Amino acid sequence: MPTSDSSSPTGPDLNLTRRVLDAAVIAGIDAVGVADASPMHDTRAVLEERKRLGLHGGMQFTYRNPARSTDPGRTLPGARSMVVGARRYAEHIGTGRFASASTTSEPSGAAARPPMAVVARYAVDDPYAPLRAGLERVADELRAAGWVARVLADDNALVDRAAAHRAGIGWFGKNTNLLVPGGGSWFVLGAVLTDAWLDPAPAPVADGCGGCRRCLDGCPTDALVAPGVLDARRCLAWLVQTEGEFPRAFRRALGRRIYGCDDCQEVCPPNRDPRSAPVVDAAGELDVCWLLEADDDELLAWIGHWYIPRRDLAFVRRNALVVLGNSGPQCVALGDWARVDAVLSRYLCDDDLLAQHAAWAALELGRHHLLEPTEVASRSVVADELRAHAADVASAAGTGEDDRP
Ligand code: B12
Ligand code: SF4
Ligand code: SF4
Repeated sequence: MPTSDSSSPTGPDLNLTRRVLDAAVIAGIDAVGVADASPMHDTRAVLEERKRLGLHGGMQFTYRNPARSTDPGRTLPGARSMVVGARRYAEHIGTGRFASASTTSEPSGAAARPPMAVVARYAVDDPYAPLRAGLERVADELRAAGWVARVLADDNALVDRAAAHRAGIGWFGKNTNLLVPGGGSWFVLGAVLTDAWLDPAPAPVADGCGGCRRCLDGCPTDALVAPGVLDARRCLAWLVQTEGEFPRAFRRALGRRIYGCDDCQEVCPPNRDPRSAPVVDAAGELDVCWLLEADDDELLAWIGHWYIPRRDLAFVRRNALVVLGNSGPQCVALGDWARVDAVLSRYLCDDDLLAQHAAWAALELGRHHLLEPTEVASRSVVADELRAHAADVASAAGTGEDDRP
């Protein structure tokens, strides 16, 4: 039986609500709010509609079971409330292999640096571990008062942004991210489901986007097909996480991103507010050739917290090969092709998926001679890439658009 001092069967426990909110702040949660845990019917309808239109691009996650991911009661029977928290990420990065750099401009001193791949801010470190730890402290407070509490953060069982919106933590930006007033969107989100009756936020946060549409215009692949609507089939943040071939149509657009994409947040004015300043220069970079030379254990020591389909590092190496193909200016500035050629030659003899992307990269970098050895030239995936490249060049010559190195 719950032992909370001011619990009442006819209304929310205001005292416990206060204690829980305080516990969250003490535990390092930057923004916190309470929502009721009734089913989120609107969100379920959005998920089902996007699935019907194919906008989910085959993603599972919350789409696997919309009835469950929008109904906290299916995860915690008897759930009455959600304590939702947002934790700012990327405050203590820029050490070790992850060098601090901007995602939107070429790194300074590029002439002296090897080709680098850009890691989205949230993926430099594991942002969920400290969030979950903080939410566990909140859950402990509830359990100490005799209630059941379960932490969910980035879990398929709950649509986190919808929960955070209902808890009055922020508004839905046109880039689909949840923006915290005065703090922007560089936050990860999670919730504590509980059967305690807590005092919910009185109203959602008002829209803060107004007439702005920088994210829609700033997306490199036009993946934001309408305000608040993302087509995952075009979104680089999803394409780097999928299995199989990296779609040819988006390889150049990937640029130097190896994991995640921050463009629709980089351009967002609230993220440029001085109050969001601690993380503005916090994007990470990785040496692309190192990514392609490292063995599985070495790689996992640095990037084991990423979502990697079936934990198969071939998909990370595939992305790295595309990034290498897009690193022409950096390779030219460096002037040392021996390491790049060695890496490409190795992957040209690897399995079909990697040989295919290595061939693409070699052609983008003008290293055609790497495809000449018989054991490489005779591979059908290499022949396919050569044909597609020739077609691209012919079509660019027709439009005068090819400005590749
Ligand atoms: C699937 C997923 C993705 C997919 C699809 C994202 C998407 N926008 O649909 C991909 C792989 C592309 C992705 C990318 C990213 N993700 Co993600 N992702 C998720 C996941 C697992 C599920 C999200 C989901 O259910 N989407 C389905 C759609 C329908 O819901 P939604 O994204 O919440 O969008 C809402 C709005 O679109 C709004 N809405 C509907 N109609 C309209 C109309 C208008 C006009 C407006 C304004 C809003 C609006 O309602 C929707 C439902 O609440 C959650 C974790 C979780 N369990 O919730 C993390 C999560 C959403 N991702 C997160 C992050 C950090 C990212 C990235 C920033 C990472 C990166 N740097 O690459 C990018 C951002 C890209 C982007 N613009 O969304 C954070 C978001 C934090 C925040 N402040 O919002 C989450 C919550 C993870 C976490 N626990 O912190 N992600
Ligand atoms: S994450 Fe990148 S690709 Fe996806 S919607 Fe945002 S800007 Fe576009
Ligand atoms: S860029 Fe503008 S429209 Fe997009 S989320 Fe930020 S404030 Fe809203």
